[in-house]
Amino acid sequence: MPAVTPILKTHPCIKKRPAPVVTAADLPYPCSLVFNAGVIKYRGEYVMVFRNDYGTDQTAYETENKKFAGTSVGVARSKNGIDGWVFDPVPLMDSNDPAKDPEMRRLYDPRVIEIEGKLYLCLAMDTRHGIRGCIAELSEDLRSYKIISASVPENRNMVLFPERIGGEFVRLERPMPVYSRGRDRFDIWLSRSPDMVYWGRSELVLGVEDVPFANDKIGPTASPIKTERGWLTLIHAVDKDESRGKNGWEKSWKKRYTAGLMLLDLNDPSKVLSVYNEPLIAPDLPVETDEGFRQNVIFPCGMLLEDSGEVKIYYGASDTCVCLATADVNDLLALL
Ligand code: BMA
Repeated sequence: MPAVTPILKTHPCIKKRPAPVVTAADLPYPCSLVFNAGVIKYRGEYVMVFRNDYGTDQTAYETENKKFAGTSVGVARSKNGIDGWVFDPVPLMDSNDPAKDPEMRRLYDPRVIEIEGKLYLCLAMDTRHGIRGCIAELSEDLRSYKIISASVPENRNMVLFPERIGGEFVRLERPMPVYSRGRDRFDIWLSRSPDMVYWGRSELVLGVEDVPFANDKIGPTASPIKTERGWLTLIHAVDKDESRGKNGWEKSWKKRYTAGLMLLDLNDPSKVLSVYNEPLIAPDLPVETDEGFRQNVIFPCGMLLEDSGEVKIYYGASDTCVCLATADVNDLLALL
């Protein structure tokens, strides 16, 4: 299906690479969809941590109702953050790992960050009793991990700020208050921690009603970037229309995912200084609107600031591949 209406456009300051930077065919193990990847610069390389859903394909999904067999999280490295990705031979975590806690179903949507020399991953964790947001500490070689903190359900889309603020670790998160807010009226919250394990002093940052191009829900995407004017923060925003029908492999997919931009106060990031009231990135390339598992979805999980002032934004396209968009940091700040 082509781009859905109302037509939303990517802002001209964003340059999208026309071809994905990672696709399923690149992985050294079974992969149907590779998407929602976080990326950091670590020890002279770009390190990507991505989600992989595996075990079916479009034909089997559509004609035999063959669902995905599992979800894994894997690691790849590149010298330039664009191509030449070298993949670890096995995933870092896998929903079919026989040694995993039977309560846990799967981990996904990884956001990687280095803080004070340690590597952390924020993940969504589906369990038998609800969706939890969790933080894992990673080994230096990214070959092993330990979950050090997990929220109560329903919460996900956690991202960590890259440094302590006022002596505390800080994260953005997206609880899912279905009972009290009605279906999918979800907002962005912030919590603080003295030790990365215990989280509290939670505050609302941005409500879905404050984003004009979202009629459904919003959430954090990637760790914010520190600038002189404030924390440059990307969000995802969802609009839904009941008239949308088949829009990918599923019988029907009615949502569209875009990305927006806001600026948070440097010393108290629960304070929103500015929100850009149009989408920054919308699904408008063929790979985002006409191909893939869930079309009209762009879902960033990684954002980097280069010394040149270039911002690299890594996003899942159609829940199917990893794409890269770039912009100048000053052009982004000019919107806020
Ligand atoms: C969200 C998450 C993401 C996914 C998006 C679009 O709720 O599950 O992993 O990219 O939906 O399907």
